[in-house]
Amino acid sequence: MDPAPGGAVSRRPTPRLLTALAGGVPDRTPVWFMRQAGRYQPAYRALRARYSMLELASTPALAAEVTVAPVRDLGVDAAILFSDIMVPMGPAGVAFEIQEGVGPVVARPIRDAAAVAALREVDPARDLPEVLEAVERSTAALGGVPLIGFAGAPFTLASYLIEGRPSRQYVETKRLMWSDPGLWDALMEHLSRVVGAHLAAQAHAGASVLQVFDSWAGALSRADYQARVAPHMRRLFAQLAPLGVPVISFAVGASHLVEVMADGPTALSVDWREPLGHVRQRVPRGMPLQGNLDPVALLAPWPHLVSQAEAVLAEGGSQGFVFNLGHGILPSTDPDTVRRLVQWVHDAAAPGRTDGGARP
Ligand code: 1CP
Repeated sequence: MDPAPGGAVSRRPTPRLLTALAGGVPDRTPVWFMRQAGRYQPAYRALRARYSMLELASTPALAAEVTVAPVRDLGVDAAILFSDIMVPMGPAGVAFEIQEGVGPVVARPIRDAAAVAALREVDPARDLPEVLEAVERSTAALGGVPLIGFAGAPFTLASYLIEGRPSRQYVETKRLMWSDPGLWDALMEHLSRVVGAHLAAQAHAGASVLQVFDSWAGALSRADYQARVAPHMRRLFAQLAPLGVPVISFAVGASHLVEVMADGPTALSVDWREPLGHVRQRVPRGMPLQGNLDPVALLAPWPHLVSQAEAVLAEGGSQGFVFNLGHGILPSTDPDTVRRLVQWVHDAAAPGRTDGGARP
């Protein structure tokens, strides 16, 4: 959102992100970025010199500060809660750490029936009060700018639990999925319950949008996604529907899954591999889309970045569209470039906007 004079955040009756996610035409194209809180920010690096990522996430005042900073510093139209998809796995009984330069590493990977049976149910109010307090504090500090709550999708979480760490081939995950479908379903059902409860609790605590990160779903064939993942996702979305908040579903490298992934969520967030105009033809009519600038474009010379952003805007259109990246901001990104891009998106006249956009 545009910072008002004096640094306060201006309020509007319906935030443009929510207008776009309702399929409408907002006054400006809403923009936020995945990983908008992170290492590319000097202030974040300064905090990380004193606290681990998980310490930041589990200290409500710090998590809220990191969450809100991009709205203040960049002028983006939404904040995303500072947390990690692995956070609810702790109370589920999974010992893990976030290793520097690696990501989540699980102490004892889950590969048999005993390990699945040992997983615990998660009651967010009891087990994750610090996350819910961070949601409450962030919502209060945002003064009407939407807060996006999130969770990992069951498949992406399962991939970390089974592989034990970030993976490229997902050998153990596929081995379990194919060799023991019953055990696979039991694990997916358990994770779906945890994720569903965690998302609902964030909405009740103040999040006005939810995003489900199925980051690594693109590793699966369409047939496997359809048979082994989609039924769990449909149940999850059905369970979230009564909350009345828009739910965005996101994956990387998942062009082959668009039709299947579009069954259930309010909106789809896609990466840069397929133009948004093509994606639109493959999802239900009017379904809002989010994306899809290549995060590497933020490292390119400004004229090239602008031409790529123009293409994204032209494909996305003015109705039911949220400008974002196709994946998270890279740590080597210059914060000034990010700020300039936000301004550029807000100033650009999106094609089809009846009022001619913001451009004089
Ligand atoms: O301090 C650090 O720099 C550690 C890096 C880091 C950060 C900043 C990790 C470890 N997690 C986070 C925060 C985080 N994670 C956020 C909030 C920040 C924001 O978006 O502004 C969010 C939404 C996530 C979600 C997340 N964690 C995803 C889904 C999004 C995506 O990138 O696809 C995934 C896959 C994870 C796992 C994870 N946690 C951390 C890393 C480095 C990774 C990825 C590891 C891998 O490549 O598999």
